[in-house]
Amino acid sequence: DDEQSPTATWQAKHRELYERATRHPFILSIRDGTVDFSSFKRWLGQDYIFVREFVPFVFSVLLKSWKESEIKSDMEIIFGGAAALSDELSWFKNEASKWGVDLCGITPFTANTEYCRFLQSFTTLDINYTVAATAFWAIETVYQESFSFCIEGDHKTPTELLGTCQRWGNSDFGQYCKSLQQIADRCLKKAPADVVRMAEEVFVSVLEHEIEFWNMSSSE
Ligand code: HMH
Repeated sequence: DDEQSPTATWQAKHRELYERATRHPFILSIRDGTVDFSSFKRWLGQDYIFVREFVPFVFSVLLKSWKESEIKSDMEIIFGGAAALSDELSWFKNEASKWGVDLCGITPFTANTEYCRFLQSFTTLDINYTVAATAFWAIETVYQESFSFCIEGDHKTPTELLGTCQRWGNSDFGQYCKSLQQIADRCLKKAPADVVRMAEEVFVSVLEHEIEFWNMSSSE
């Protein structure tokens, strides 16, 4: 079947927005070594808050896959992602203590609060699996494409940040994102037009939220 994947079509159609999310000046500054460590620390604290909110989002996708997917492996792939979040939160705590960031004292910025509210809107039962799976794929893929760019080719990423970049930029995480893309594409190919339209809007919204999240991290 050489029918184009719906998600790949959207990545091409919204290329400009997609590049702004995956090649953001903050990411480029990590890759060329000019990143300001205070920006990195701000990103770290804010992303910890985000990931805590991401946990119920991912579990809601898991619940939808259990109810709505006829393919057993979907649940296993999503559960793998859900289970990794426990380690991820420990990683944030450990990283924060290395950088002297106090995670208890952090207030979410507006861009973060808005992104978290967006995540919460998916946990209701009336959002279907296809739309939620598309959002999940997009959220993970922006991080994968951003951080893998910082560790490939002729990069000057500071040594202190390599662990962070590898966390989302490693090839296993890349493979996991490809599995999420296959899930989303399979659902989208069978979905009615209004669901496909909604999923595309959600894809665009994820990109916009990610850009705002990077803006928030890198600005003074
Ligand atoms: C803002 N987007 C944001 N944070 C993350 N940790 C991810 C995506 C990937 O899980």
